[in-house]
Amino acid sequence: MNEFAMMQRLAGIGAQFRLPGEIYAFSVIKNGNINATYKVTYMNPDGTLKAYIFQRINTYVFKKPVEIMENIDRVTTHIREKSKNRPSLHYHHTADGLNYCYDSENHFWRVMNYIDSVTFDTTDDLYVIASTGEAFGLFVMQLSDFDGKLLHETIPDFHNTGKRLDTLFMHETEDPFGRVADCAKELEYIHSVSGIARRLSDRFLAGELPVRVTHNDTKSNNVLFDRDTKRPLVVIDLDTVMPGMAMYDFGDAVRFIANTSAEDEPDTRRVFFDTAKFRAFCKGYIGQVNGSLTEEEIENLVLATFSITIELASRFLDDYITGDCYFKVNYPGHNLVRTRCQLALAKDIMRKYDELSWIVSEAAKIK
Ligand code: GN1
Ligand code: MG
Repeated sequence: MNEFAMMQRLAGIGAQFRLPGEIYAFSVIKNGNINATYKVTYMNPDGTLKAYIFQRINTYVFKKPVEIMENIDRVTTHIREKSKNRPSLHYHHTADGLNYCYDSENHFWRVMNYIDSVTFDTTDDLYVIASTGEAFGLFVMQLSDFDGKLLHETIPDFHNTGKRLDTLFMHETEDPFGRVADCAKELEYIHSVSGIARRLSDRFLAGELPVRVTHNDTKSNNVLFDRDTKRPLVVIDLDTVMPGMAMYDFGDAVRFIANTSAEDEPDTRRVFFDTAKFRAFCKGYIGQVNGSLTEEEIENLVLATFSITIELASRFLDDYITGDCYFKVNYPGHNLVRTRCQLALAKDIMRKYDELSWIVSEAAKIK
């Protein structure tokens, strides 16, 4: 779609949300793999500028977007009441009182306030990393008295590692695009660790581990930071807030932030799990949640980190084998590159397992 047509589409959506003024500029925010996100700046009738975030929900991934918006409404209301002095997410409503709308092509849109901030994909700043840990730890704490039964399961079995692996192995057998031959080594490794990788989620499903309200997508770029103070402002991307394992939120966060390279680094010789970054995140996260996670949860944080890394590698590989329908890809083979990067990371986590476990136990001693 050309820029003018896009602008008109955005203007149509803004009109449904009754935003005052006219669009002055817009840009694409690129760091999500699923939804399409735009920063849209309006010029108010009095000449001042005001920015909003417009998001088109990927309804291939999120089959029931209205349920997502109900979840988000409940969760943001709960969090807002607990942190009155911090910026929070506000969704705009249409004349019918809905926090979403459809465009002329039946795409699903929502509009929220833009919070002036910075985000970090990769960073070497240990202070920022510890603060990210704090932000996600605080998030779990803020939702600790929220009744998970009020939430729709927006993506069933989202972090059911066992099911993710079974699906991958089923598609390996079917090989619908003739791509399995490209990834024999990767599949072999995943098979070899599948028993370990699925252990926690199998136990969780058996009711042996605590159910908590979790974020489920704890990448560091889902925390907005104050530009000047580098303090965390707010956790965003609440699409996958559901009952789940706190350990997996921790694991997913360090999987992303302690990687020495990007999540899709093609040169796997550059992919390592940075123990100093891990330590910094642990301090921030455990500092917030300590006392509310069980000893067993704390003891399994490293296993959770390994498990979610294998899970994500399996999801990327499954998407590669089945024709790249789920994650946005920037070039052919992108999902295979992502897989290899995540597997290199998982292997390094396994190599450093004892050291990482020691770091966790040290961090858990400090209250
Ligand atoms: C997807 O679109 P984004 O970046 O928020 C995915 C996560 C993955 C992540 C990997 C709903 O999140 O589970 O960990 O990509 N979200 C969904 O970058 O599948
Ligand atoms: Mg997300």
